[in-house]
Amino acid sequence: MRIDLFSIFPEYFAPVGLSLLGKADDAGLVDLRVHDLRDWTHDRHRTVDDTPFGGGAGMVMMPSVWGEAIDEVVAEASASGEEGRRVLAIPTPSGTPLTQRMAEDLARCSHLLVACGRYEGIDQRVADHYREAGLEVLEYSIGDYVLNGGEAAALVLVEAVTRLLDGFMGNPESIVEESHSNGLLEYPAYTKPRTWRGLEVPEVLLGGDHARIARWRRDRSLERTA
Ligand code: JDQ
Repeated sequence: MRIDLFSIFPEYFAPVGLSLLGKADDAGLVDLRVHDLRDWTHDRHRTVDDTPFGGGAGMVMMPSVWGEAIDEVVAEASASGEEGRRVLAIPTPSGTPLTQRMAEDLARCSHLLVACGRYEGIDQRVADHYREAGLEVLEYSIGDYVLNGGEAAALVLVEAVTRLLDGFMGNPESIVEESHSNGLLEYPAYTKPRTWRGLEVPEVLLGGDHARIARWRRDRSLERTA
């Protein structure tokens, strides 16, 4: 999967080079590229924002810069043989709340572009234009709280999607077990030592009765879900 991240703070994405995602990158599962949006400005001050029509506080990111950036990267990806589903994801506090189902769907696309806004966000015509042009455009939120920009929400999306890619983890079974999830929350997990600060591991997990363990875990899952 190819992922292009656009931001006026490209340094924000340094951590993707470190974590597990870095390994997905190394393994050739992900071709992740970070772009400085200001590379597509033309003025001396590398301006990306302007005052809002209709008045009000704050600044809005200009569609012209975004248009040039996205057009160039889409054209380059097409020229280099990139085919399949292409999705433009735009983090915004007013977008569709991101779900595991959406992450699973995005894991099946071949090219993901993430446009990280700042200030009061990106001129609405950017989403509208690319939707009209036939790109899948996903305006999404990562929760009902307000961030200063889209970068943290982009990191969340990239991590949720890339961990689902085939061959991402050393152990493909663990992802299968999770993704065939029944809609229930996880049961609680325990490891050594058996006693920690006076707290015991549930006795059922220490015996070898696998049917009883499975029943206990399902009960705890149901309890948490309720
Ligand atoms: C941007 C902003 C509008 C503050 C600018 C770009 N779940 C979630 N919370 N916040 C965001 C996503 C988010 C995403 C992109 C963003 C916030 N801002 C700041 C924009 C109103 C208030």
